[in-house]
This record gives sequence, structure tokens and C-alpha cells, in this order.
Amino acid sequence: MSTTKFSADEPALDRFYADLAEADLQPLWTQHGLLTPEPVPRTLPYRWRAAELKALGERAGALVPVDRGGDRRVLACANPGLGGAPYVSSTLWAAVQYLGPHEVAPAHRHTPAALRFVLEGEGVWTLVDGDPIAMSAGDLVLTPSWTFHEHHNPGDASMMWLDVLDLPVVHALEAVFFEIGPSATADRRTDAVSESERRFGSGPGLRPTLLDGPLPDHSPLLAYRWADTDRGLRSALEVSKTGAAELRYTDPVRGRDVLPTMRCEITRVAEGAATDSSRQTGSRVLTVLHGRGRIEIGDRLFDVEPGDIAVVPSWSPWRIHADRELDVFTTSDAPVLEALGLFRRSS
Ligand code: GTQ
Ligand code: FE2
Repeated sequence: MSTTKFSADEPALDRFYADLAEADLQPLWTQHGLLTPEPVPRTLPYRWRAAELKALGERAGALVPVDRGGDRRVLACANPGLGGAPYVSSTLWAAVQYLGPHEVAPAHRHTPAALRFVLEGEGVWTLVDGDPIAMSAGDLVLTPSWTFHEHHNPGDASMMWLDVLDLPVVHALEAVFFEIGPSATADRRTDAVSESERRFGSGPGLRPTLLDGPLPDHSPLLAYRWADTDRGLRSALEVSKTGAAELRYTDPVRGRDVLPTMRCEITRVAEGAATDSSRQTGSRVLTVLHGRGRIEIGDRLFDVEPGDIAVVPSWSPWRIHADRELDVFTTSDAPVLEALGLFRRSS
């Protein structure tokens, strides 16, 4: 700083700074790191390994009953740059959730929106505002803001999946509400296809002509099935000239992001190919569904395999290299930045 000294020799100035502090005021000219030439994220590039997540998730299953602590057995990725906060980035929560055989995570709702991406297994069904949604590997399931949700595992095998929430954003806005709800008593797992899919999942380019009532501010389709995603990726990769194909999950009626605060995308990279490096404002969490490769984030290079979770900080360039055909699911906060006129992207 080019200004004068802030203490010492001048008693009048010293007294002034003491009086400012006493009055709970701070001069702008003593602040650092507020108006930086470009984003300086506290979030660090990082990767959590599948083997470790799985082993620790299973230990949680053996040691901690599901009803202890919010009725969810969840291990949150804590970014080492965030001073111990349970957040994967400054704006996103990412966690693995473990549900043992015959366990139920009972109903509740909250203003932070959530999504689940299933990495392995099947058999759990989630009830979202009364609509039963089956969960299998590769599926994306939405539990939008303020919808009641509960998870049921009627099978004999445990299941783990990735949760992503906009919790840090809603917390920063001091708009968190939470309440417990009444859980289902009937077994609804036989409803193989949710009402949301029957109404809004008719197929590519098809939507109902008549809507009985206003649409919610999130996608009315609450489940995106792996068979559809896989088919889309396969044909997109066939016509791609780069060896990579990226698809965005969208609201089938309005074509926009699935949630007001979160954007979901999936990238398939052919064996031996790589994506172009790019960066954007806002952070992104990613997980590997299939394949093997390396993900470059800022100045770090992480080798990855299925079930790994990694995070891309704001404005950090990143790219994917596939050593074996690689499917990478990502969630970002891009809709928030776009809504506020803060979204920037460059290659
Ligand atoms: O499954 O309802 O990872 O409420 C964090 C908060 C999952 C859930 C999380 C939650 C849930
Ligand atoms: Fe929840």
C-alpha cells in the first residue's frame, strides 16, 4: 500500500484507529484481498479416493446408527482450503451416503436443494414428496429445495451414493429452513417408474401439451436414468470429432438447468483422448462413474478411478485425460452465477 503508516508515531492517527475499532468500523484502505484482479479461491483442487470413501463409509455403517445425527449416515468431503468446514467447495456440499440393508433414512425437508448420483448398486428407493424413485448405478435423482425426502433400502445389500447440495450457498444467504416429516409406512418399491417420469420422461423432444397447474422452479422430471444417459453419450461420442462428448441434464419442459442453483453435466472421453482445458467462475464437483484416467485441475494432476470425487475451484483450468474410456459426472453452481450476471468462461 502506498498510504501512510497506520500506527506508531502519530498519536492522533493511533487514537483514530482505536476509536474506529471501538465503533465497529473498518477503513477500506487497511483491507487486503477484497478486490482482486481475478478470483482467488480458498477452495483447493483436491481428490478423494473411492477405496477410502468406501472403507470409511462401511465403518460408519458398522459403528453409527442411521438415526444419529440428522437421520443420514453421510460423510462430507471437507476441502482442505476451507478451514475445517464440511464443504467440498465454497458453494457446494458433496458427500457419500451409506444406507445399510433394511435401513430407512426418514423423511425431512430443507431449503438447500440436493441431488444424488448413484455410483454402484441398486435397490434403494427415495420418496420425493410422495413420489417413489428407484435408484440404480448411473442414475441422477433430484430432491429439490423444500421437497420431503426419505431413503429406503429394502434389500440385503448396503448401498452408497454421492450427494451434492447447495448448502453453502443457502447457508451464506442465511436462508436455511429444515423440518422433519412423516415417513411412508407402505413399501412403495414396486412403483418401478415414478410419477414424475411417467409425466415428464416421455422421451427425447416430447413433453406433455397440458400441465395441470404451474411448474415448479426446478425440473419436474426428478430422475434421469443411466440407460438414457448412456445412449446419449454413445451417439454423441460417435459424431464427436474430439474424442469427447459432454451432455447437460435439463428440465425437459423448459430446457434449463435441473435445479435453480445447480447444473449437472456428464462427459465421456474416449480411450486415449482428452478434453480441452477450460475454466469458469464458480466451483464444480465431479465424480468418476466408469473408466480410468487423469484429471488436471490447476497445477495438480490426479489419477482417477470409478467412485473418486474431485473438486475444481472457481476460475481454475481443468481437463480430463482418459486412459480407458471415462465417464465423469459433474455438478456446478453455474446457474447461481448466471442468474447474478457473474458467469464467465474461457478456454
Ligand atoms: O439425504 O437428505 O448429504 O439432508 C446432506 C443432507 C444428504 C439427505 C446429505 C441431507 C441429505
Ligand atoms: Fe435431506
